[in-house]
Amino acid sequence: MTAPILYCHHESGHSYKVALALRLMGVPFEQRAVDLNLPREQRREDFRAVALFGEVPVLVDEDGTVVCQSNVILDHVARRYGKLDGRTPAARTRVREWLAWEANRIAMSLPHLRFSRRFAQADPVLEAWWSDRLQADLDRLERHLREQAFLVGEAATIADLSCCGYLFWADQAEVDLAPWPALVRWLDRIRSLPGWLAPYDLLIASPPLAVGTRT
Ligand SMILES: N[C@@H](CCC(=O)N[C@@H](CS)C(=O)NCC(=O)O)C(=O)O
Repeated sequence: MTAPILYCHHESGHSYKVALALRLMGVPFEQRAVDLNLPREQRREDFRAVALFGEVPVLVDEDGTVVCQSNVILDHVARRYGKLDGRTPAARTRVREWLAWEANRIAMSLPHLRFSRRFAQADPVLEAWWSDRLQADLDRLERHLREQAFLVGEAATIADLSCCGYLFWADQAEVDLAPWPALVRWLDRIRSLPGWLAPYDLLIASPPLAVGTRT
């Protein structure tokens, strides 16, 4: 059996969520960087063979099972390795509620806002929309995290990893997190987990995004 393979890019917070989960679970894995500057049909052949949607991340696990979409990969590895998941069936359901929420909320605001502010400026109307959505999302997290240390239960789960991934790049989106102190403390708790690494320290170097590349 070979180690799981993670197709990824070092500017991809979706890749980071998965890489961080595997690292915190203590699962050794191989990273393969994908050049996102290339049109999808020209990306590395081994990636094209497994990437149903043409996007990173994609995980190929030890027995060759291919999983796409970051939050589905998180669900897959939590079940496969029995780690970073809710302790009861009810808690595992709560965890997956957060995964679904993240996909439609954080993932729809912060990555786009960051990309616009760091790599390729989008229409200001779009920026304002992402920014408004993000404020609401941070408020939602803040209210929850005032009551508890992690999103579900007493310990970190894949719900936390999903929701926090892009927040370690809040500065790149020019978002100051100071108005959300419970959220800042939660990020500090995640930083303190044994094995935690920041995105650029965890993800292998990848071809830099060229001007005009959209992700
Ligand atoms: N919903 C997907 C989003 C993945 C995604 O947006 N991937 C970006 C990088 S962060 C990508 O591969 N962009 C290049 C492309 O779409 O061609 C997930 O959660 O995995």
